[in-house]
Amino acid sequence: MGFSSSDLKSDRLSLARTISAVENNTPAGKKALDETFADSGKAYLVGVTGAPGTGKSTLVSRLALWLRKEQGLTVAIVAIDPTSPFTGGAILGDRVRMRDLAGDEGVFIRSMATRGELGGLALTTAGVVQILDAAGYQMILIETVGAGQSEVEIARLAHTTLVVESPGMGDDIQAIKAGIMEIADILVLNKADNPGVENTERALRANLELGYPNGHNRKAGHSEYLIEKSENRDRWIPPVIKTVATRGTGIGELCEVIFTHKDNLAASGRMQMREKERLATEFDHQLKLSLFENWKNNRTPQDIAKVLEDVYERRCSPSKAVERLLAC
Ligand SMILES: Nc1nc2c(ncn2[C@@H]2O[C@H](COP(=O)(O)OP(=O)(O)OP(=O)(O)O)[C@@H](O)[C@H]2O)c(=O)[nH]1
Ligand SMILES: [Mg+2]
Repeated sequence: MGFSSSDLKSDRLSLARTISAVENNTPAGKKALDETFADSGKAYLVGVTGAPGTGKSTLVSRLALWLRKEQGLTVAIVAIDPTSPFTGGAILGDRVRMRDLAGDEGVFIRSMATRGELGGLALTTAGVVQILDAAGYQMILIETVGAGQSEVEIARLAHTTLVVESPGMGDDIQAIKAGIMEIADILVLNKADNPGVENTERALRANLELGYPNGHNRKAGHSEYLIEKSENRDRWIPPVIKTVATRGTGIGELCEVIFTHKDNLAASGRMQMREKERLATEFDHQLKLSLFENWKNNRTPQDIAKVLEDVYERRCSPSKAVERLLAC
C-alpha cells in the first residue's frame, strides 16, 4: 500500500487511517512517515497549552474558524488527551457549534489519547503532525493540557506556543505553578469576561517583567508586543492577549500576534534554528528507540530478570546492572 501525499490530500478517510497507523506505530505507519517526509515542513504549527478548563478547546475552535474564514487557510486541529475530568474534554469548544467547522473540507479535527509507550507522546504527536502537514494543512493547532514534561516537548514541536491562563482561581497563576510559563511565546488571558481579570493580568505582567527587565514596546498593527534589545539580536517577549473565547473577542488580535511572531521567527533566523533543533531531537529519539529495541530483542526476559533480581537485592546498582547487560 502506498502513501502518497496526494492521496492524503484527496481522501480524508485514508488520512484518518494513516494517522491511526502512525499513532499505533504499525509498519504501515512507519512507511507513511518515511514516504511523506519530503512533503512535510510547510505547515505552521501552533501549540496551545495551559491548565485544565482555561478554555483551550474553545479558543482553538475560534482560532480555526478565524484562520479559515478570515485568512482562507486550511487548518488541522490535534487535541491531545481531551479527556480532562475538568470539562469532560470536548475537542471543540461548546459554544462553537460543530456545524461551524465540521463538514468543511478545509478543516480536519483529530483527538489523540495519551499513551505511555516508549518514545513518548511527543514523538507520536510529531508523526501525526507530519502526516497532516504533508496532506497540505497550512496551520496545525495542537492542544495539550499543561501538566509537565510532555507539554514542554510538544511545545518544542510548535513554532508558536500559546499558554492559556484564566482569572478567578485565586491570585495564583496556574501556568506558573505548572511550570509552563517559560514555554510561552504568547500568553493568552482567556475568560476576560470573568471577575479578577485585572489582577491576573497584573500578576502575569509582573512575572514577565522579572524575566525580561529591558523590554521595549513595539506595535504590530493594532496590537502591542515587546522586544528586548540584546547585544546580538532582539529577544521576543511574550505579549499578554486578553480573549473571551466563548464570544470570539480578541481572536483577531491573537491571530495577528501569532503572525507577528511567525515573521519575527523567520526574520531572526530562529525559524530555521527551531526546525533544525526539532529534527535533531526527533533523530535522537528515533536513535534511542532503535538502539533500545535492537538491544532488547537480543536479550531474553530471563537475562533481564536475573540482573534485575540483583538490583532488587541491592547487590548491584541499576547502572552497574545495565553495564553488565551491555557487556554480555
Ligand atoms: N466565561 C467564559 N467562559 C469560557 C471562556 N472560554 C471558555 N469558557 C468555558 O470554560 C469551559 C471550559 O472550556 P474548554 O474550552 O473546554 O477548556 P479547556 O481548557 O479546553 O479544558 P480541558 O481540555 O478540559 O483542559 C467551558 O464551559 C467553556 O464554555 C471565556 O472566554 N469566558
Ligand atoms: Mg480542551
